[in-house]
Amino acid sequence: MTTHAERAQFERDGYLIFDPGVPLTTLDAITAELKDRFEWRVTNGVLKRVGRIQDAWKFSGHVRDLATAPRVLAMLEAFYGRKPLPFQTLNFPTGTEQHVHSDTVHFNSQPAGFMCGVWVALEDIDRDNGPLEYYPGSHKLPEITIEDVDRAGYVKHSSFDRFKAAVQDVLHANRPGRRYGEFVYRSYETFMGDLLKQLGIEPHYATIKKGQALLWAANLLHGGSPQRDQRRTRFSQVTHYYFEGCRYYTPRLSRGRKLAWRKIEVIR
Ligand SMILES: O=C(O)CCC(=O)C(=O)O
Repeated sequence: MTTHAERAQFERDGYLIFDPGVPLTTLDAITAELKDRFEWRVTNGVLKRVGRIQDAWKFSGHVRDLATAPRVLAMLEAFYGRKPLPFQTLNFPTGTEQHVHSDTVHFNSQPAGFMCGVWVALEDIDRDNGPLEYYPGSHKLPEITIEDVDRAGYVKHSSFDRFKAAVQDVLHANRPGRRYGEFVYRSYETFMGDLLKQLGIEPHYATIKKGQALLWAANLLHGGSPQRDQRRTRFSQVTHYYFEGCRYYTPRLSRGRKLAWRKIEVIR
């Protein structure tokens, strides 16, 4: 099952690279099944697949098999002491280049911290096809919410055009609208990037082999690094897990103590 060294590393660094014990034929079947379902777009003069497919487990038995891989479930149960509940899958065709964030702004639980992500490489990953980037030890920082960043007045660091659009929403609708939400989220991303620089926490890159997985703790800061070679693919799947016996909510939709509780559909 899990070794003492693996537990100690996960506790210390907030991540673990491991073998999820899933046959390569399952990974290839996922890629074959999904590759023609992604959108195409010209980016930097190159026609490439883009976007993500959320919850492909609903129509793909292979995606579901990866999300519920017995070795992954056993390891998570050993680490967290509760039964893991896979509740969402995302499949990517290329690097996401997503800005650094903690999953606690998207998914959280009461008690806090009972959430994690398991990211699986469906092909070999190197520095040129946009590896996942992550910041070891950052899971021990306090959980920073978007409201914390908003209250701290960090919005002034974001672009003036976005700010104007957000203000217009407030003036016209007399309440914060979608553009305000996006504007504040961009400010959150800027804040987290600046915080990491100030703390001197350097990124690591998940240059892992096809079939390897990276587990991250809910509060570990991570994102997608730039895809240097736009012609490459970077097929990958992340599954998000909650744990049994908690209440679950969506922080981005919550206001103050009014939490946006969520019902989860467990992948089985
Ligand atoms: O796959 C990536 O590049 C980033 C994924 C990510 O940040 C996430 O799923 O939260």
